[in-house]
Amino acid sequence: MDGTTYLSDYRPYPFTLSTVSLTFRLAPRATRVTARLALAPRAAGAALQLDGEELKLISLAIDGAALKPADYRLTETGLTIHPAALPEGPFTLETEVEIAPEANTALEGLYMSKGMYCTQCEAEGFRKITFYPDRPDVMARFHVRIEGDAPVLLSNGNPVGAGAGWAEWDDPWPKPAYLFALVAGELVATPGSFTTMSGRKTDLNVWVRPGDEDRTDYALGAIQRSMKWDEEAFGREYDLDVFNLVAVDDFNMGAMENKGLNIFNSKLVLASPETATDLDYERIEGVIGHEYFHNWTGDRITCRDWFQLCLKEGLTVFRDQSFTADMRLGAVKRIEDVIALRARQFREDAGPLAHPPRPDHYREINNFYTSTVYEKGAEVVRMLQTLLGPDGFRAAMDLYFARHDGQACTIEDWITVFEDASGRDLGQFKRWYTDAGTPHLTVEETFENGTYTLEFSQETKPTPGQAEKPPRLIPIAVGLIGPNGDEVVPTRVLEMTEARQSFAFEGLGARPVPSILRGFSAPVVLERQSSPAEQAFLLAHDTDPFNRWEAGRNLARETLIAMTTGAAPDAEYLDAVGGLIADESADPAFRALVLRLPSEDEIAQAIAASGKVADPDAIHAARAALMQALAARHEATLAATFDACALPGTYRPEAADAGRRSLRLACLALLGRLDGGARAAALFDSATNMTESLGALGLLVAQGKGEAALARFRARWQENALVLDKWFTTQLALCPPAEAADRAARLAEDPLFTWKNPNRFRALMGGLSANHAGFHRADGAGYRFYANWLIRLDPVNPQTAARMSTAFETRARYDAGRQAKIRAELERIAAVEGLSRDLSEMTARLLG
Ligand code: 0A1
Ligand code: ZN
Repeated sequence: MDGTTYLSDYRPYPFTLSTVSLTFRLAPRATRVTARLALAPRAAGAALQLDGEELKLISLAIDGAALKPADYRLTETGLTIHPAALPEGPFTLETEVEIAPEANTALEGLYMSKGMYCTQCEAEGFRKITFYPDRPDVMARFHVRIEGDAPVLLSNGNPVGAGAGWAEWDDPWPKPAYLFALVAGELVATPGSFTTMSGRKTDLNVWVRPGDEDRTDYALGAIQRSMKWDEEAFGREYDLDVFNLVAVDDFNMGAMENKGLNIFNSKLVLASPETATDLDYERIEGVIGHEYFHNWTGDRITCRDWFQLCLKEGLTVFRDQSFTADMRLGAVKRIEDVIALRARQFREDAGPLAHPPRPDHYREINNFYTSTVYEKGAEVVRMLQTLLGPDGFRAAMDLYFARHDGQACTIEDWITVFEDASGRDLGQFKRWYTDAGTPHLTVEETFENGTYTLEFSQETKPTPGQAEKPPRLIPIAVGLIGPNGDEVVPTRVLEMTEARQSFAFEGLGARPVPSILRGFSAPVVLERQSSPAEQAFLLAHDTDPFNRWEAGRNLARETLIAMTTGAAPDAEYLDAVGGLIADESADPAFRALVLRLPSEDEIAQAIAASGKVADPDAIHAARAALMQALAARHEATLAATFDACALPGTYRPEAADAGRRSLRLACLALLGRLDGGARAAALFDSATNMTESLGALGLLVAQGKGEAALARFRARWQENALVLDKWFTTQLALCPPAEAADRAARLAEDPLFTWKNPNRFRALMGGLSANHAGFHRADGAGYRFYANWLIRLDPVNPQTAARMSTAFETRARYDAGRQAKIRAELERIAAVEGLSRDLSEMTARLLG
């Protein structure tokens, strides 16, 4: 395809670049950037190619001598200096360009957010700042001088000088351009410090806009916890004198790991009990950890090219998941991560956007910051840990850091480290990186003469561009439970390498109940014929918390699927859940997870996977009916648990308290089916924290009784952008499906819908697409509204428009009428003149 980049085309850059000296003269409409690059050719005769987009070239010189027009060629995408104009040895290239940060609505490169200058350079934003070899394998030392009238002027590394209207920064660690950052504006710091394990004192600052500084404490604490954890868990120490973190309101993604100057979407920094939910607190801590952990897995060791993105992202997600598991309840975190993996990555793998964690071609790399690269990438690292064991894994990580510090690496380098550290051949394992699709694992069981045999088969369906799927190495953690509920065989990791393979357990007195894929030891779909009675047995007795939850999940999913075609709720399931609600020995957060039913989207995915057509309205009705049945069956227990979980006293974001609030809200969601919303209304009136306020609001909205509460909520929070985002999302995601599209259209007219802000755009459009039956309304109103807005956003912010287009990736699940309507919308988008490369790649892939 035209404009496609291929992994197989990789060539090293023909020049070395040792140091970069940048000077910024800031002005909203005409910022001047001068760059001095110390270059040297690796071999004679190569042209010097520099990336550059939307730059006005002011001057261009080599070793102080201006270049003549004949010496170079300037295009829309860069600058080529002909070999004849280049010295044979090392030389200094000096350029000056002009850029307009104020006009930059795409939020890539240098842009402005509420009067503040900031940058986003990953993946290819630096080329919108200056002419440069904008590729991750070119690593250089940066010295930066910023001139401007803003009181705070920040860049990477250590501060080396400052005066009125200027500041200089020096970063001693060589880095690729995508890790460059600059921030300038009126900002206030919440200061702190951290002393590393070798005694180096680091100054910490959380920078926010004036007025937000009362919501920064949690973020500062999270930085300190992250720094400590990385020392303890991985032996990794921080390596600069300062660590700055800045919150900005306009940001395309969650956050960015720029060396020493992490830039965050303000929703992942700012938190107070009144404005942030428990989930917000957990995510803030997790993402602060994530960006901080990138300092070693991303910054010190980076990627050779963008195909290797999961080298840093999969590993860093694995690290942040491990961090959160240690800070909170590990078992609960694992379940949450698997729920998210199935909701996003399995969904992606099952549709037209399926790609391997390491893709081999792309048109727009920004379209590959996906759940497959991130979350599946993390699962692959987790499997390595499972295969090597904790000590073997740590030894391999130590080798990785020792061997590759300061380098730009590949997945091959990574696998080789694990082979060298373990002495194993990981050739087959590597398919997890190169092959797309979710393996389906089926299992048959026999029991004879005390020997219990599990026979597994694995199969992966073809994905776009990959017809053949050879078997993968699948670590399957298995334990066996005896008929009385005792564990007779503790967890053992079976290594499946064949398409079909048996494993025997000898010397058993009675036929056991197997607990397979404990801890979700591999990102596969397990298909096992099992009775509701057996699932209920596991829900009661499994010693592995993940599989205990999974048993309840299987029961819920099966009964929901049956209910979409008219079956009654499964009695076994209703009974089994009852035992857990009141089980004081189980953690409240765990009980809340068991009470939470699979989402409508997950049910649709399961129905489609079994080869049937998903009917969004039937799914919505089945889910509502099951909630009704659960509530009716367990009203007294739910009411007692709801009361018992009330937490007097001040709000604390800690996991233990959050778990109780979560269980309380899960009970409330069911009780609301019986009490007409009375408890939710009372909680909304009395709530003093956002978790309960928003939880109660959502329940009222779901029952069609939210209007008064929505109006009050809006009035109270109209000055707080992050809370207003919740107001948009909650009412759209949870309102009765029939009204979702009209409500979305109404909200899009609201003056508060400042759609050029990515958070606000996502709040509205993401709210609509989260309303499964509402988005998929049979007449196509949801699709049409959504497509209209993607078309409108594209010229302003192509990256966010392209990301949001994934709402259409599930087209194949639905009936012919809906499929045709989605296709028509995608074709309409694809036909727009001047469509961005981002969105046109997405529509082409979505159309298949
Ligand atoms: N590397 C960041 C995420 C990120 C990726 C791309 C961006 O712009 C295209 C921005 C941020 C992380 O993993 O947190
Ligand atoms: Zn990351």
